[in-house]
Amino acid sequence: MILFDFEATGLADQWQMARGGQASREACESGWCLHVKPAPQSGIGSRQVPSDWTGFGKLTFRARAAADTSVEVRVPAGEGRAAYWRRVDLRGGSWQTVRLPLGWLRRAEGPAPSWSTVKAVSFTFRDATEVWLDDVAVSAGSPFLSPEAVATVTGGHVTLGRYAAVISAVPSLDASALASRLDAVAEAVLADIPFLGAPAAPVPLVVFPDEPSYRDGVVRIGAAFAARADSPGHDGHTIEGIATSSWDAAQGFARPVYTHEFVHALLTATSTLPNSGEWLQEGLASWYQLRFHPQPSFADGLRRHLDRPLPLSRLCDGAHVQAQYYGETWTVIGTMLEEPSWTGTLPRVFEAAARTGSTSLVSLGVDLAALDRDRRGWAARRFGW
Ligand SMILES: [Ca+2]
Repeated sequence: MILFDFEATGLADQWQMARGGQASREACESGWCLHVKPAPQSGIGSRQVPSDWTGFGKLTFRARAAADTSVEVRVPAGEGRAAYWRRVDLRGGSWQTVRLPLGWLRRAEGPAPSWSTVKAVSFTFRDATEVWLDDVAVSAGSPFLSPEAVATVTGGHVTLGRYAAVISAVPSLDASALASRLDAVAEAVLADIPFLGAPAAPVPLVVFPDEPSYRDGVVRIGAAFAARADSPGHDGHTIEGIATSSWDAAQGFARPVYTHEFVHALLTATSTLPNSGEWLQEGLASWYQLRFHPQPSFADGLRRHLDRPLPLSRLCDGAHVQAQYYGETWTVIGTMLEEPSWTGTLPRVFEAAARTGSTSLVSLGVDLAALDRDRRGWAARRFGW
């Protein structure tokens, strides 16, 4: 489906420049096209596109640049700044056709985007070189990354569960058993938080054969999104909704980090929650990790933490939480899932995060003194303190 071919007049009704630069319709080799003379970091955005892209798999356009350059192709989708995007390198000179599988677009920072609420297509220009664009189109398919597509980058074969997809080349990994366990995790999450809804595509967990291939694999996944990913520092990492970790024969398929990262990937697939290591993502990942992999020493460690806790105004301010405080985020999640006076708070946090990109309980105006009192009471009853 062609979205814009620039054959009809009325360009200003359909496209608008931002942050400087000029744009005009121009006669090109095959009819009319869009000629942009950008200022550095300026952009041009469309006004009207179909909002539901869940039936589309690719965004294509033709482009010509006067010199080698990079453009950011953005698909604003959802609230505020929520968008999918990808950097595209254009060679200077002749016309070229750019084909972007939607599954390999990145999620912009801030509120997470959704393919069912697309608002526009836009191009942001890095340099002041001239660019011509034509035939901006979408084609039928799915915008959700398939496990098979992930496997083309990571290696390994795909074992499908009902919700989970395990991608691995490790012969001694019982991938069916792991997929079943992750399905049970997904069922627990969806039962506790029913407004999430089921994922539109299987949620991938990649189990690399060893630590070096895991670290290298995360960088390669980043490169597939045209992004420079840092080699991960922890034993599991979720990037663009793809959970990753490595094989450890001593722990087998029931390794706790697999559950932890799978919850992050599941939340990315089923909500507009950002994945920035804040209290809600880490608290939920910890909650289900401990539920499926109980740790006998956890209660004692938590009790020591709660004697001198990180204040909730800092723990739940929406910023990144260090791993040493994950147990404290676990108490907030437990209270919000199990204490009747707090069960209405979780939907409010998800709703605010979709609007603002932040899970801050401070911004939400939650009574943190009451929450602190109640989580201590909840933990004391749970552990018989
Ligand atoms: Ca045209």
